[in-house]
Amino acid sequence: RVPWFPKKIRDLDKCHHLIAKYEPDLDHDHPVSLSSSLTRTQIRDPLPRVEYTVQETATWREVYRKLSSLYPTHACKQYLDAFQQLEKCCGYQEDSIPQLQDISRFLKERTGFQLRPVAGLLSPRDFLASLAFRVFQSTQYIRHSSSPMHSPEPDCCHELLGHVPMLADKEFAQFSQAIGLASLGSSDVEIEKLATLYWFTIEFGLCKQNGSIKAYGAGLLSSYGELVYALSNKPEHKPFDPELTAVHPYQDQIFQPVYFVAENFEDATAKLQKYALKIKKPFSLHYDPFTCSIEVL
Ligand code: H2B
Ligand code: FE
Repeated sequence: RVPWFPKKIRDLDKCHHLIAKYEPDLDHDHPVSLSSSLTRTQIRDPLPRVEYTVQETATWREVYRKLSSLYPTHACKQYLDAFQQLEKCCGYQEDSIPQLQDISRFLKERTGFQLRPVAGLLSPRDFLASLAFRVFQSTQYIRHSSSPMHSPEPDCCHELLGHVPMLADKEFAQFSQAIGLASLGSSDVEIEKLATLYWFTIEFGLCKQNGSIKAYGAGLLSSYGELVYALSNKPEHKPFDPELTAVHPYQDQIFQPVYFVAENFEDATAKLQKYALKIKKPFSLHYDPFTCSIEVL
């Protein structure tokens, strides 16, 4: 039996399965603070504008300052180009937290990606499925002010500083959508492998650039310590190869011992698409960019 999967953007309303251990309502030690003006119902509305508190903005400022000092030497050029544009057109600055609504409009014009607000960590299947439609499910709250440089789960610092700039790059956008398309209707075992690929690329990926190695993964670009470490000579750097990368064990508590380095995004996408063709499905899928829906053939 083929697992259910969304065929059109509207179906993503059913891709909302949160991973329970991070359910804010159930966990008193929940590591993020939901802004006072941001209730659970508002999160379900389409891209509500949020008024962040002074304390939340102070957390953002600290993270923004610290990380943006590293980008010129550590981030890939696609990231730097987009970051500059986000500062120019999208309110990226240390004194206020940019709004998902503005960012989503910005991305839509560049790569067709759009943001959707989400209340926490989603299941890998639901999260990956949305990428097939160039939809990125983004948290909107910010980490707790007691630990500005660390968050155990995604928050707006991670999404806006880690993911968003890369989603403004056409080739990276295509790579992201390719992982999403590969996930549709795949078995749990295949989803696990695609989630691992996602981890070592979109979250912790490195790429070659003019003879040196730079970061493009969001988990790196939103973590000062790991960004410095990843580009040092301490960890191992291996070439990105989907067959090997997909089954490589990964760490979510400590820095990665191994990072995978892509030649460039075009090459990474070609390799990923070749990998995806080997995933057994009783049909083939085609994404129609005019209707933003999946045709099952
Ligand atoms: N959910 C949310 N809200 N944000 C993410 O970045 C995310 C997720 N990443 N669920 C997914 C899981 C990723 O770790 C892979 C696909 O498992
Ligand atoms: Fe992420």
